[in-house]
Amino acid sequence: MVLIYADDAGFGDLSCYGATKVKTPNLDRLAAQGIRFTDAHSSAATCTPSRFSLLTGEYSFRNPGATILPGDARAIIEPGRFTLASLFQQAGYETGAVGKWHLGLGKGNLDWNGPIAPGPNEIGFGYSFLIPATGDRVPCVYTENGRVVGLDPADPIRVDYRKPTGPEPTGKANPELLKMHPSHGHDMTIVNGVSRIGYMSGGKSALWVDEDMADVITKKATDFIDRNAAKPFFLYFATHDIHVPRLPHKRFLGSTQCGVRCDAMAELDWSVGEIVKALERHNLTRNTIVIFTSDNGPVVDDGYKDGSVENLNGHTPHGGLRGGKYSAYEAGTRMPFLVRWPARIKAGTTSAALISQVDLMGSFAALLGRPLANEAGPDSFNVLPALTGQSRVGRDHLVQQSRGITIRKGKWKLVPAGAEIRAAAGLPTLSSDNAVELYDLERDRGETRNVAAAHPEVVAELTALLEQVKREGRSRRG
Ligand code: NG6
Ligand code: CA
Repeated sequence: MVLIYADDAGFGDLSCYGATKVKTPNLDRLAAQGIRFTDAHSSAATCTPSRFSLLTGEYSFRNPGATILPGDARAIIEPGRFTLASLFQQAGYETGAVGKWHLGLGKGNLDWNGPIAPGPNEIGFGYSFLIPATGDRVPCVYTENGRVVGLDPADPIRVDYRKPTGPEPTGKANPELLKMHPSHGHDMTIVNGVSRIGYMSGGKSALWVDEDMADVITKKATDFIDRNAAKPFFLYFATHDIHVPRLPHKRFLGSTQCGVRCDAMAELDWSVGEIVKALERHNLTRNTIVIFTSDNGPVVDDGYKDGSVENLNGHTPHGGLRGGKYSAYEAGTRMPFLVRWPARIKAGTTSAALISQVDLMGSFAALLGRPLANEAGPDSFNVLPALTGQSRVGRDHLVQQSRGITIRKGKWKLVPAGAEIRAAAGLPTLSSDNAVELYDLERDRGETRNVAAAHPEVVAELTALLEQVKREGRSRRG
């Protein structure tokens, strides 16, 4: 099984979801050969919480520590916890995590110059090659199985998120050294001509080159497939594209009609093609499940002046949904979601089933014939029949996290009252902030008409259901 987890790719960013200014032929081929979902969700509208849920099968709102983490954060999934990776590992699979992590590493106050643990290797991944946090956060180095790659011990790494670690130039003091300027934040240590969030010193020989990042991690992912082709394996391949800083390799620059954000999308599509080719090389196409999805909705300016806003050229990253990254509305969590499995899934299927990434644990537990222990994956449902297209029905309801939490049930979406949720959606505070919002997504996909007043019984039902999911600490029974 290969799970390709993109970063910040929105519902409208793939040509198989309607994009026209950027072409994603490799992703489109996955869709044509498998099943394409139109109501599949990440757990949250930001990265860390979504990744936490994907791996643990637990809604991230239950874990107050699962917020966007700094690059020096401690590991938030405790060692030994049952995860999607340990499910596969216990079933005899080789397991690997390659790419963006952003779930914390170590126990706090991490020394990047020694062994880095706990991390993925302590929660079920036999192999790991990581971007520790995000491309825009220090340290700008890769780790492989708990060691910084290419580190010269004579030039140790120091990382701090509060104060400078040394005399290195920063975006704030030395903007003349930048090849890309921040639009907000991102004005601390400069690495590769880009100022980051956080300060770091040392580790010169280990610093990544952003323009080569997709090449580097894609190669590590295909190497993993090459090494393990003769065995069952689970590869979690978390791409950096299309998160900021968007610095795709020059061969992708200008390859689309909607600026560098779309060029990064083309690079992502290339990475997907390389994975597909690796499977073909080993004759593994028919019986290897490939899933493609993304961690949160789209954002155009996420803190760097990279021309994405100016060059959008009519491209709609949200694909007609309301909101985007950070938002309580649908584009925050409704994701592109493709599953290809020629042995079991009929080619060219589309499904409107409501499913969530938090369900992967429960679904693969069912597929592997390894029932979940009661405490494992408390919010992870078995939606395998929907994933394979045998059933049109997914989950009954779904909780979505932004700064607050919202709930979906069937065609209804409830956004509880609260200024916080509006703020997270990038909307101004209103006098009506105490008003609950209800949308009928069947009639009003873009969430433009609040029909709460007309359906008090639905508001009451969904409010009670949301309270119950919160109160009970779990939503999976049996
Ligand atoms: C925000 C950053 C944004 C991005 C995001 C995390 C600023 C102003 N904004 O705080 O650039 O890094 O965190 O994105 O610093 S995520 O996809 O990993 O959740
Ligand atoms: Ca993200």
